[in-house]
Amino acid sequence: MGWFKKKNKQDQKDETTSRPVEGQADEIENRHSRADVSSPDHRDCDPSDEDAGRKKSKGFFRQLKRGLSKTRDVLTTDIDELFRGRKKLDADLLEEIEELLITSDMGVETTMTLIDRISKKSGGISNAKELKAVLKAEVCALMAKPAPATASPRKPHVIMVVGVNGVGKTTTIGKLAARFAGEGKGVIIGAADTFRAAAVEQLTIWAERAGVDIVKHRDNADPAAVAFDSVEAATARGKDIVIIDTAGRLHTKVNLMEELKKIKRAVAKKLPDAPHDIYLVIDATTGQNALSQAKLFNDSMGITGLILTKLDGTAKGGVVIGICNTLDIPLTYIGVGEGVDDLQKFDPEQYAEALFS
Ligand SMILES: Nc1nc2c(ncn2[C@@H]2O[C@H](COP(=O)(O)OP(=O)(O)O)[C@@H](O)[C@H]2O)c(=O)[nH]1
Ligand SMILES: [Mg+2]
Repeated sequence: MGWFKKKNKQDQKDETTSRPVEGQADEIENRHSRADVSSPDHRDCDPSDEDAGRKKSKGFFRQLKRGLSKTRDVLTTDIDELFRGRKKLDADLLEEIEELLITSDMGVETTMTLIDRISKKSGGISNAKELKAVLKAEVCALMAKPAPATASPRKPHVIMVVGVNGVGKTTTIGKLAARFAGEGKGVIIGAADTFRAAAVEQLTIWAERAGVDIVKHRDNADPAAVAFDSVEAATARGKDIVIIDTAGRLHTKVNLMEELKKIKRAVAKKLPDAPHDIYLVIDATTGQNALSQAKLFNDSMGITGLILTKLDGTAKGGVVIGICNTLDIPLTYIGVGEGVDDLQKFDPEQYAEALFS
């Protein structure tokens, strides 16, 4: 007997003695202090509840939906097909849904949790539309985390950006710089990826595009010295934010993590509590590898926020759900394209809506 068949039998037994919906609501309440996901039917995951502020982000929502189109096509088209000719969510169908969720790369653990929750509600699911509604609500509940405590703003606020080669660090820094500048903040970018001349050129173009200052040294300069000078320049010029670009792979035998730690120490030498944030950029197209990268970098560097890029180029958008469900590091921004505006603050409700509608 398959896992789901066993599980389903067990659940049918439980149904008579417990109230799974309420039990689950308690669990959500315990895990997430945010009131907006604590209701058992997750009404707040429905954007029809949008307030005025949210309406403004309709354009962002469309852009997000476009970016997630590959993942959404796999999830929603296949759910429609799986349900064709069927009238209820039985154990066989649950098994097929499990396979489908696995292909979106949310990970085994997260898939199991979702299947478990869906199977508890299987009595109320008789078509694809109902299944998608339940999935959307449950995915939303899995991703929602209490907002991280915001520290009192520092000036300058120093952000170090790390991650392996090619994940989108430099591009993301350009987008972030433009975003902060658009909010009226003074920004300086530090070109501490000094190992390739092209990297500094690329960042210079982004700085121009965003209309912000850049601090750079000659090729092969000491990255820690660039970082130090960037913070010094920001202090001298009264800037609000410093964003430091770093290398993802080194030509020499120098260990990447050691080099990154050196940059971190150099920044702290100039400004004792800096860097205030260390963002890890990961590429969503790498699927489950994204999770292991996050663990690795977090152990060495102490990551304060994740940025997941290239969600527009992949059918593995489920990796966001896995990351939110299994890691304690908040997902701060997501990249949905190569343009300057293609960076969005991560919003679990919006993300779930974009995946299943
Ligand atoms: N489609 C897409 N491409 C991206 C995104 N972010 C970055 N890229 C592309 O990924 C490639 C590597 O980016 P880069 O910023 O140089 O990565 P780095 O090595 O980490 O600095 C470039 O071609 C970028 O245009 C994104 O959100 N979506
Ligand atoms: Mg780069």
